[in-house]
Parts: sequence; C-alpha cells; structure tokens
Amino acid sequence: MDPSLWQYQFRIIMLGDSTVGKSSLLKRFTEDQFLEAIDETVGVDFYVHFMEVEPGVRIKLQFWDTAGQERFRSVTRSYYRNSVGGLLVFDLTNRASFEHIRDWHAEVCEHVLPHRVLFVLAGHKSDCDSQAKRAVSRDEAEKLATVMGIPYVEASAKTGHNVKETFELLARRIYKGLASGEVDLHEGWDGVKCAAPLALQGHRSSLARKNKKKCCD
Ligand SMILES: Nc1nc2c(ncn2[C@@H]2O[C@H](COP(=O)(O)OP(=O)(O)O)[C@@H](O)[C@H]2O)c(=O)[nH]1
Ligand SMILES: [Mg+2]
Repeated sequence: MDPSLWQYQFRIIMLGDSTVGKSSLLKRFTEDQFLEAIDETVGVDFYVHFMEVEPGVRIKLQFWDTAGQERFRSVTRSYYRNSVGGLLVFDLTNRASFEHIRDWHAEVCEHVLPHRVLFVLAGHKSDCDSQAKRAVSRDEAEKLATVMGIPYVEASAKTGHNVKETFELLARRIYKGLASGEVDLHEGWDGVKCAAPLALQGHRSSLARKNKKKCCD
C-alpha cells in the first residue's frame, strides 16, 4: 500500500508536565529511538505515524508535542481545539506530575467545549518500577483513570515497554468514537480528517444496523 495513503487523519496532543517523557515516548513510537539527553521541546513539535486500525483502514496519526512549562501554555492552548485525542502523561517517579494530571485534563476539556477530546492516561518510566523509585502506585493511578472515565497504561520509552500499545489504544478509541458518531466531523475543525466521508457514513450505518440487530436478538 502507498505509505502516503490514509483514510483518516487524527490529531493527538501530548499533555503533562515537562520532563515526564512526552517527547521520548513519541521518539520511541515514531523512530524506535531513545535518547538519554533529549532536547527540551520549545513551543510545539510535530510527529507523524501511520497505522492500520483494521485491515485496509489506514490512519495517519499527527502528534503535537507541547512544552509542559507554564511559560509556553499560551502557545499550546490554541492547539487543544483542533485535537481529537490527548495522551495525558505523568512520570511514575514524580508525584507532582501525577497530581497535575487533573489540571491538564480540566484545562483541555474546558478549552474544547462544546466538543470533546478522547484521552488515555499513561504512567510513564515504568522501567523505574524495579528500582523502588515509584512515587505513584498502579492502584492509585487506575483509580484516577476510572474517575476520569479513561483507560490507564504503564509504559517506558527507555525500554519500549507498552509504547506501541499506548498509542494504538488511543488511536483505536478514537476510531471507535468516530464510527459510533461519538466523535463528529465538523466544518473548520481539524481534529479528524476523512479522505472519503461517504465511506464513513456507510460504515456508521452498517454499525448502527449491527447494533440494532444485537439489541433485538
Ligand atoms: N528512566 C526513564 N527516563 C526517561 C524515560 N523517558 C524519558 N526519560 C528521561 O526523562 C527526561 C525528560 O524526557 P523528555 O522526553 O524530554 O520529557 P518531556 O519534557 O515530557 O518531553 C530525559 O532525560 C529522558 O532521557 C523512560 O521511559 N525512562
Ligand atoms: Mg518535550
């Protein structure tokens, strides 16, 4: 298949305090590389990755990697509005970064109203688990994710553990939301681009028929 061909493009924003490893996660996912001394993100960086969510359905994932520092917030805020997905990242060894997750979540939700962004919560640097450096238990993080109504995953850009799974989980969640109509396309919004809107309509109708059938079975 031609690598530049895609049926959908999803824009995803990386969220979380600075140094939690947002850029490292993207570098591992898109280039399979890990750098101990990665450059600090200034403003916003872009990454692209293609994946198949189901046979024949190719998605272009476009990531916006923001700088977490307060002084850059004014830059990143304008990007929330055109995102369909958000990866909320905290560092398992940094308690404060976990405590700020609710602020990041609330800030994005508020700025995208009346639309919504679909999230996954990632507890990052899972390679530090064995070194007794953990400052946030899995149980606690899972509870927070449940309260926010989103999935929770633990990953490490350093070892590559669960990195692919984390991004794929988010992409599949968005695809499901798109097919069910939970995520809608609207004029002037770039969160999702659809190469063939008619095909999406067809997919939604067949899904609706299937669901109706399930209810009546
Ligand atoms: N132990 C460990 N360190 C990591 C991991 N990912 C990133 N780091 C380190 O954390 C620091 C901040 O990473 P960076 O990706 O710049 O964070 P960002 O500010 O959120 O983009 C760097 O020194 C990375 O080498 C990881 O999975 N495990
Ligand atoms: Mg960065």
